[in-house]
Amino acid sequence: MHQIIIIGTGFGAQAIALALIKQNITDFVMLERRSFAGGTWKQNRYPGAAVDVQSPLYSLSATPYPWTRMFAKQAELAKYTDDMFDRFNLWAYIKLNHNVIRSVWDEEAQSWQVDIADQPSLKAQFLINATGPLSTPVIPNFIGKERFRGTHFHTNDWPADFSLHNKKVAIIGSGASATQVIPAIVDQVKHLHVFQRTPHWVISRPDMKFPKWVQRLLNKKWFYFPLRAAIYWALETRVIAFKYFPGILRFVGEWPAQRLLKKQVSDPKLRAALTPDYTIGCKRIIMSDTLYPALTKANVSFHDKTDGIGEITANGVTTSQGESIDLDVIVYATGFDATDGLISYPVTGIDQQTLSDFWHDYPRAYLGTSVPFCPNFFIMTGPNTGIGHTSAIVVIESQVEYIMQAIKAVRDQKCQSIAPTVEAEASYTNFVHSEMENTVWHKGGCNSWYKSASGKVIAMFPGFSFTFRKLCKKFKLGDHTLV
Ligand code: N01
Repeated sequence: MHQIIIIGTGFGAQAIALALIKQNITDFVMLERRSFAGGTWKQNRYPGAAVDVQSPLYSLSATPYPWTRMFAKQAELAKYTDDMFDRFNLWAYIKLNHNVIRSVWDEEAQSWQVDIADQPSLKAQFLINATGPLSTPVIPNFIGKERFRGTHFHTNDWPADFSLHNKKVAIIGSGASATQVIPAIVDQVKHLHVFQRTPHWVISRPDMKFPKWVQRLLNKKWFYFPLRAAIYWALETRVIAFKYFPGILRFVGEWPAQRLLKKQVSDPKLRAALTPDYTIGCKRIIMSDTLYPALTKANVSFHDKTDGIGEITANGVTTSQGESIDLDVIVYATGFDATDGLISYPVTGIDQQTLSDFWHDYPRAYLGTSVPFCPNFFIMTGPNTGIGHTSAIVVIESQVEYIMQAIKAVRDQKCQSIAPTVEAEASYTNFVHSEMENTVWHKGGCNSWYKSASGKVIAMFPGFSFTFRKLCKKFKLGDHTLV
């Protein structure tokens, strides 16, 4: 029996682990289903993978870090993760190849039983899910998908040491992942077919390599934290448009995107196909200076929804126009299941109530973190904790504050368990969805992974990140039931 089980080893898990260690709570384990630790930035190794939030802000606040560039590439993010594991001795808590298949609340013992594939079950008083909102890849059910004889994989599962040299390749999707893969592989492949269902708004990416002297400064607290704060506040202003004045985005936000498109794509037909018909910000905004030039190369064929995937055949793809395309490789850049995939194993709480039943209509949670009938259970990056305008780590560290206070409340009150009341959860969820109504994610006229099948925005927090931080910081004991 442990005091705490953390499921996952990505940024969410690291943040809560560091907070526990800081409070001298060391009776915890971090369960990782893969054979390596580190979460999304270790798993997503596709060519071109890089973060689109400024690195000094896209890092845990525990310590400064000498980033080598403004927008870190995957390899540096993976190294950062390993450095954090080393520096704070997190390796000692990690159990690899521990794939959680079920968790059940034991009311009598006031603890969680966590079942793990091919391993003995574990028990703990507290259970913290930190599996990430985008860890369940989706490959759509294209007709004939199983017939394809060539190589095929999702961007999330890019094979190691796989050469695309001189191959005929199709990439399906045009989100953040596809946008990074396309420029990274276009010069290796013989021919690249890009299948875009919906265009994304693309803006320039002000990346830069930091000179050595800046890297040295980044290692100093007095430089790092003020810089972080400056980036944070600059990004925070975006919410004013996303939430309060989505109409303004049509004029102000779309202008730089249209300028970039005009500058980089001269073919009017391609330009039209790449121009979205929804408000910028409704889907995640893409940052890239290399996507459009890649799409104009001679070895690229661009397919929009007028000649999209009809079916997949043994040798490639037949488009909806009936054109047969021979392929060696199909890359699915088709995103993740952020609704059902938010927690991929069944969770059963008090009186056999299940999380999937509770989330039947859409995922919901008090502060996006806890649910009424699941005592001592917390969800890092849970429902409506996404943040389109700044670093996810700001949200993660806010949730950590709430969780740490909840754990402290259990100790202080000499109780065994804590859960939000039904009323508190309902009131928070109503607040989130009424605040959502005016946002660009809700009324921007697009479909996105931010929404559930029913059209409710379930991924984003509708406001400033400091509002969320304040809500998490101000722990309300009265919103909870303690046993
Ligand atoms: O996934 P997506 P992603 N037929 O869902 C298309 C983070 N991230 O992996 O737009 C045809 O955005 C789908 O089309 P449509 C970031 O938060 C960050 O690219 O639904 N096409 C879309 O084009 C991001 O938002 C970074 O019409 C189909 C694509 O597949 C999130 O991860 C890098 C289809 C999926 O795009 C997800 O990004 C990478 C179908 N049946 C990811 N189904 C950085 O930090 C889906 N599509 C830079």
